[in-house]
Amino acid sequence: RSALSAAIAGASTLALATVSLNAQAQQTITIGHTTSDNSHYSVGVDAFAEKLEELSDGAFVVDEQPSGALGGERDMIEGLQIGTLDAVVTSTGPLGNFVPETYVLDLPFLFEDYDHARCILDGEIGQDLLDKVEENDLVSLAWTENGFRHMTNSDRDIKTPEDAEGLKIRTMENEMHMAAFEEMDVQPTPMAFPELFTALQQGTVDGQENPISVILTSNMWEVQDRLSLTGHVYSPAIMLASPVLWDELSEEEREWFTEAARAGAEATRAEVSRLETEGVEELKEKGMTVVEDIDKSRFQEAVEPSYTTYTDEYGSEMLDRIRNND
Ligand code: EAX
Repeated sequence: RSALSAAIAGASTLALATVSLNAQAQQTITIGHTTSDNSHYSVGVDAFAEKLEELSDGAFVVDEQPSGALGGERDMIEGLQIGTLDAVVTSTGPLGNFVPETYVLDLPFLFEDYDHARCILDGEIGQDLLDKVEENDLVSLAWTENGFRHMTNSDRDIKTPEDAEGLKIRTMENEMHMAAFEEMDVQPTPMAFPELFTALQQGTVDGQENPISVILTSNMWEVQDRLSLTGHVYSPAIMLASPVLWDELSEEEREWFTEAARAGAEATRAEVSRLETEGVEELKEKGMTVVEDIDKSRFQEAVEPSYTTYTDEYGSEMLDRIRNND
């Protein structure tokens, strides 16, 4: 009996020691993004957190900083490089400023649909682009998703590029997007996302363009009356980590992060797909007029010259690879 109780006492001391070791070793990972805490990104961060905690047995916990609390996407990417935050979910909007090879993904009407985009990003091309990101003082964990972008404004039912002429439209800080909007004769006004709601409210810009999930969860419907389902460009998103964090991690821990990021991306994509139809209905209920009969071929024609803008600057290799899917 005494041997048994000694064994029990020993085991519980051991258990206590393990608990306190775990508590001591627990590390909080701060992740920022610009969208709200009920967005597609947030759904992905939750799945990431759950997976990472599970794989690491609680050694890593996640502190989500949504709604641009840590700044706009460009600011946050810079933050990763200097180590002021650990990870970010960002659209590719500002990414080309750091990794020009990713600009190809921001060309209008490049991807036919979600399956096409996801297939390219999950394949060799997507992996090669993730590797390019790694060469730029950033760590790429996984491609995730923002979604096809649609235009909103309060002035007109936009069905053709001509309908949009002269409108001041906020764009992301992305050369390719700006070139495309210039071809449509709208006035592109680049701006960081956290400034957008107020800019729409105050009329600094007439409209903006974003995926359904963002329009819905960032309450754009409060300040914009009309949604045109232009789907003019697919907006990839990426989960990035700080090289400062990465340097401290073991190989095994790095694998946990990558696996958790993939789980996050999967959850985000599922939410984007869900909202692509259900979100439009919700936006109608919230009072938006939804314009569905878009003359896509007119839009496509109008933005065609932005492809030359791209190839003149960056060559056609990546574009050809995407078009041939090799
Ligand atoms: O990534 O800036 C944008 O319009 C983005 O779509 C938003 O920040 C989510």
